[in-house]
Parts: sequence; structure tokens; C-alpha cells
Amino acid sequence: NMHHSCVLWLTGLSGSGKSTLAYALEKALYHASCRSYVLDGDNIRHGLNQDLGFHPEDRKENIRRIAEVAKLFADAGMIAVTAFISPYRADREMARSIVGEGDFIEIYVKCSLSECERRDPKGLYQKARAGEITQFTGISAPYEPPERPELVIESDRYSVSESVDLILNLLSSRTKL
Ligand code: GGZ
Repeated sequence: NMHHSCVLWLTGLSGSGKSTLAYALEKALYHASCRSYVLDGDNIRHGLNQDLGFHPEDRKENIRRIAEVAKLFADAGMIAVTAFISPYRADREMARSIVGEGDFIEIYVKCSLSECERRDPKGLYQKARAGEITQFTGISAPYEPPERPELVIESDRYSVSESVDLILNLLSSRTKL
């Protein structure tokens, strides 16, 4: 049993595969008898954080609240899996200090902008290129890649199940410490 409550903090561009990976991970953890919960735009930005937009200050507040909620899940003994762009290094460091260094696992879901733009599942990159969405991460707003993440997953090189295995291996190696 690799059950040890923590926060798996996924970061990466829109379309990099964070949510897909998060839900595949939740399923795999369930089968390993580990309770987990995914926080993503669907259950956070549409609810708790519906008052926030995409200005840097709003993104910061988005990340702060998510970190506080993820910490509550970890306090309750669960593995919280968060799937947000979280483009600013300083905001991710804030999240790390809210959660606590020992429980925060930063996972960079790395995918080239050109591949994310090619996938464009919601047509948002096209809208951003046309200027219909402003401050779009990767196009008209920055993405600051992690410098020392606990794990990097190149999502354009690994399948979803290979990526899940990389994370499960990291979790079980930490539990053995
Ligand atoms: C980035 C935006 C924007 C802008 C709307 N920039 O692919 P999606 O649609 O489902 O994921 C993106 C999501 C990003 O929200 P986050 O809470 O993850 O962002 S952050 O961590 O930076 O606060 C995208 C959609 O919202 N979206 N406008 N301008 N993504």
C-alpha cells in the first residue's frame, strides 16, 4: 500500500494533458486502495473560484485557494491531485509553502506549445491567436516552467498509462523512505 497523503501538483500548458492524467491517476490509485480527489477547472473554477479570471492577480488567488483546499484533502488523509496551468513559479512556490514542503509533489506535464496548439481540444488556441481571448497562456501570457519539479512527464512522448506508472513509481519510492 503506497497510501500516504500528499498533494500531486500538476502544472503545464492548456492542452498538455493535465486533467486526462489526473483522472487516469485517480482511477489507478483507487485500484491500489488509495483514496484521491482531483481538483481541476471543472470543479474549482466553476464553483469556489468563479469570481476569478486570468489576470496575474486572479491566477495567484486561484492557486492560493486551490493550495488551501488541497491541503485540507491531504489533512483528511487523501491524495489531492490538482490540474491547473499554474504558470507562475512564485505562485507554485506559494502553493508549496501552504501545503508544506514534505507533502507537495510538483509534476511538470511537459508538452511543446506547438503540440498543445495542434491538439487544441476546445479551440482556445485558435481564439487566442485571433485575439478573441486575451492573456492566453503560451500565446499572450507567460508560462514559467518548473526548475526543480519532483517529476517531469513529457506527455507528447509517453502514453497516459505510462505517465500514470511514472507517478505511481515516484509515490511508492517516497513511501519506502
Ligand atoms: C489560459 C484559459 C484562459 C487564459 C480560459 N489562459 O484547456 P482548458 O481551458 O480547459 O484549461 C484552461 C483553463 C486554465 O485555468 P487554470 O485555473 O488552470 O489557470 S491558472 O492556473 O493559470 O489560473 C483553459 C481555460 O481555463 N482558459 N482563458 N486566458 N487558460
